[in-house]
Amino acid sequence: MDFELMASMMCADYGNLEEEINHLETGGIDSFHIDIMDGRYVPNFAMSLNDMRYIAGSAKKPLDVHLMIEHPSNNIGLFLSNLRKGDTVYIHPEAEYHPSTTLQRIIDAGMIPGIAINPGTSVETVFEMLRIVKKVLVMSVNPGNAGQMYLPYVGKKITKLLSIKEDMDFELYWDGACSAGRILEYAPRGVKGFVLGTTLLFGKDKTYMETLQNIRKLKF
Ligand code: S6P
Ligand code: MG
Repeated sequence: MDFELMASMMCADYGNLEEEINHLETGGIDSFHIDIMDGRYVPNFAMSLNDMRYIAGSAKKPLDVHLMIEHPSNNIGLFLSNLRKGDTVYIHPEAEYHPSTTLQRIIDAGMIPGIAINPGTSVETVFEMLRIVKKVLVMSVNPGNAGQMYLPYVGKKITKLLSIKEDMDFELYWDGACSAGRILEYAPRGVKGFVLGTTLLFGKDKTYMETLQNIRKLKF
C-alpha cells in the first residue's frame, strides 16, 4: 500500500536534532512535519522560523510546514524564502482574511499549497479553497499540542473529503493522534499520508527504523 509517513518534529529531541534528522531519514521517513505556532492562533509556541531553517538546511527529505499563525500573509515570505521548491506549506484558512491570495503566494514561490482543517471547521467553509490546494491536512485533534486524544467526530468529515478529493484534485493527509490502527483503517480508503508524533513514533523503546518498518509491514 502506497502512503507517506511524516515526522512531527515538535516531538523530536532538540538536544540531538542533527542525529534525530539522520535517524529519521535512514529509517525511511518521507518528510519532516514542522509545526509553527505563534501563541495567538494557538495557545502554544512550538517550533519557529529558526527551527524550520535548521531542519531545511540539514534534511534531504522535503519539509511539510504547518503554519498555525494568525495572518500568515504578514510574514509568509520569511518562511517561503527558507524553503526549497517542492516543500509543502499549509495555512489555516480561518487565520487569514484572504486565504486564496496567500495560497497563490505559496504556489508562486514553487511550494505545494495546502490548507489545514480544524476539527471544528466544516468542509463547506473551505470548499472553494479545495480547488486551489494540492494537499488538505485534516486535524483529528485541536491544533496546538502533541499528545492529545483523537476526536472521533472528524471521521465523518474525512469520509466526505475522501469522496470529493478526486474531482477537486487534492490529496488528503492526517494530523493528530495517528496510531497504527488509524493507518490500517484510512490508508486503504485513500488517505495519502500520516503525521507521526508521540502516539506512534517518538519517545518509544524502538528505533525510528523499527517503527517505520513495522508500519510499512502492516497487513492491510
Ligand atoms: C498539533 C500539531 C501536530 C502534532 C502531532 C503530534 O497542533 O499540528 O502536528 O504535532 O499531532 O502527534 P501526536 O501523535 O502526539 O498527536
Ligand atoms: Mg501539525
